[in-house]
Amino acid sequence: MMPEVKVMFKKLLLSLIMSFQAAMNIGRRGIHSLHTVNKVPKNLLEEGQNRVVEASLTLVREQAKLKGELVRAFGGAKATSALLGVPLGHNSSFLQGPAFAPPLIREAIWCGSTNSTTEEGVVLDDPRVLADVGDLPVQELRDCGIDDDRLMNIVSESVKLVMEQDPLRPLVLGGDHSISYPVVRAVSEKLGGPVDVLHLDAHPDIYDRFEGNKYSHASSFARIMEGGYARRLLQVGLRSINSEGREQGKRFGVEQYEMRTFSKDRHFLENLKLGEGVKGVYISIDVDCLDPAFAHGVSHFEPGGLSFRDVLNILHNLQGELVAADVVEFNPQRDTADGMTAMVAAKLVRELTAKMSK
Ligand SMILES: [Mn+2]
Repeated sequence: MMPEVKVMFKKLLLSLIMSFQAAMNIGRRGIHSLHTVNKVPKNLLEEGQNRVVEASLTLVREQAKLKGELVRAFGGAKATSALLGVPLGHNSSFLQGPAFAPPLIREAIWCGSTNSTTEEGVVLDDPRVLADVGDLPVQELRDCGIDDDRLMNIVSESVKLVMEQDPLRPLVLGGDHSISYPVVRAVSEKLGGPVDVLHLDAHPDIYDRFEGNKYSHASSFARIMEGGYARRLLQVGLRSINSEGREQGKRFGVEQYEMRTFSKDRHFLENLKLGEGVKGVYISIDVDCLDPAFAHGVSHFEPGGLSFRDVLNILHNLQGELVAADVVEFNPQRDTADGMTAMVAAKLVRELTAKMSK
């Protein structure tokens, strides 16, 4: 190898390693050093963790309460979608950038380059249509050494706090796809029965475990189906599915619609009627359901996907009571410099809001 090529290669490798390390270090700010100090009493750490958990839930509780009170004071709303950010990226098997997504989605929702009316004429700057209860401080919780068993329960708890404030309904901003498990679980537990789940994604995310992680973003729908939180699970946009994905799909009775037959399935998928006889409909949108041509800012590029209009046709024509939703896996670290995919994720949120609020 020529010496200058060697230097270039070394530099490239170094920058790759550095960006990988930066991604791996999300949520590992300081507490990990505490584990090396054996003189720290265990109860000191536990009591501190409990205080931070309580403060985190108090923040969500009080924000939801205030927004609920405001909506009720205005009057006339039967359902108001409430944004709840869950900036969690460490259960991704690849890149962790989705931990940075919620504030960028919010910024794009209110971006001056477009107005605040959705395609079907719903006006978003009415607080009875779209409320915001802020972000669950996931990285702060992780920095206190909170493990995933507890963190997932905290995510569920925060969703329930939103649902307690009638007429607020949770519209969750991810985060990687692992958050859909604690969110759907909370929705089902709070409503007292299963929902029908419409899941748009390039991947079925139904591995029993992925790389040993039962909370992996590739396993969330296995947990949802095991828990009995969904009566029907329709997966749309699939184009990266292996034999385990198909077997798990069969095992749980999942209706899997693959891209290779989309032209045949289109009519059915653009005229869905869901949620009757159960507690309603939950929609989970992984931004990578879209072809990478429409959404560059995702961790897993999988060509051959849905167009943005395909997704809107499915959403606009769906009949059913939308009780909660999530938009996950937008990775700002992979977005174009002009933030194109942030606008894509924001428009999905805006159109879901229009579907949910009334
Ligand atoms: Mn995916």
